[in-house]
Amino acid sequence: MKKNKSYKPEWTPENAGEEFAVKIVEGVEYQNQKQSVSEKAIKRKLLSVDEYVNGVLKFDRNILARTITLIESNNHQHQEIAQQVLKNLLPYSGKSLRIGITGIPGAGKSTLIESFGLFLLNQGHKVAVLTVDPSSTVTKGSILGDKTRMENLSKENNCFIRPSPSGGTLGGVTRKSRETITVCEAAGFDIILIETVGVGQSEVTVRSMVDFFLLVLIAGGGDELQGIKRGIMELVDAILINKADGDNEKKANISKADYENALHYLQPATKGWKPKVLTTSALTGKGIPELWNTIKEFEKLSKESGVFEQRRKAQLVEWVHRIIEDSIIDEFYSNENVKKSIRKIEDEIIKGKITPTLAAENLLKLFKAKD
Ligand SMILES: Nc1nc2c(ncn2[C@@H]2O[C@H](COP(=O)(O)OP(=O)(O)OP(=O)(O)O)[C@@H](O)[C@H]2O)c(=O)[nH]1
Ligand SMILES: [Mg+2]
Repeated sequence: MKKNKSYKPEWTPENAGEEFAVKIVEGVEYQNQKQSVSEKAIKRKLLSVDEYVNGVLKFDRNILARTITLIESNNHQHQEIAQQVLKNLLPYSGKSLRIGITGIPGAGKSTLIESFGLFLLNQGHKVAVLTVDPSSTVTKGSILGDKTRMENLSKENNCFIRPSPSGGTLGGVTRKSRETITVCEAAGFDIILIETVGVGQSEVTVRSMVDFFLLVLIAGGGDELQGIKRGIMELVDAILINKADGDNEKKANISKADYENALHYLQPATKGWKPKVLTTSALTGKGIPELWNTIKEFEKLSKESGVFEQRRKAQLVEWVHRIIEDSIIDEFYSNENVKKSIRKIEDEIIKGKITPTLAAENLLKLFKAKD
């Protein structure tokens, strides 16, 4: 691939090189470099809490990007400032529609976001796109694919695209993503699109931060082939059979009927809403207006019934519990006593000298012991 006319998105740290360009030679590893460069970028010039807050509220894209970088930093001092900034932004947040998009790799999620995002901008909306990919530190490069696939969208002033925060646990990624949603909403984005990969725990996590959850599939793959578990189908408000173009259109309609049938037997994810199955072509834009109509209908119904508000409240409470769980787990595994003994105790379990329950009790005793 040629590096013709590459440009850098605004989340790029100031001194970053070509590895942050939108058009880029595939396979460049940049994850570690990104982290260290952005840490330096924050250190070089920390703004005051007011400067961050006012910048975000004034829709200053540069400050918006820097605020998110601050949130994503694991540095203790940055975290303290970030929390104050968030506290001030909180009253201005919450007014968006949050849409989660999941699906098998290659189903066309990013392409869909590009065409759906442009459609929404045309309707006068402001769109923020976030990705949650806890595996991105391992797989690398998936974000590069996203950036090239959302090329037109990323040039739009009323759109803001932020890749998954790098590094850390799913818990860490989740916290950062939720806080990033808060900041984007305070900046005035009224539609938040969150893309996640269709593997492991990330769907459940994204479901817990969005109002509407969409599963993107392709025709004729068969459930096993598409790696879609029944559990995921129970989380969704709509299924989209994408790539319904050319020869595929017929197959897509057959799949649509199959999934409609399958959904019929499942518990709906949102009380009072029967999950819909739609077909689209992210490439041609066919089916996009219908997707938006479905989402608007969902919003109207769930707001009228109070389910929308109830879910938002439940999500906030759940968020607090997640933070507590994560921080206790963190504290446990970084405890010196635990660190000293854990390998030995694990070894004893493997050799059958001790039961798992006893092993856990011993470790917890060590954790609670005053040194
Ligand atoms: N024919 C056709 N091809 C599509 C459509 N949508 C996406 N594609 C193609 O499918 C490939 C994968 O698209 P992506 O948008 O990257 O898929 P994704 O689901 O975001 O992939 P990951 O992020 O890697 O999981 C690309 O080559 C797209 O051009 C569509 O509606 N029709
Ligand atoms: Mg993608």
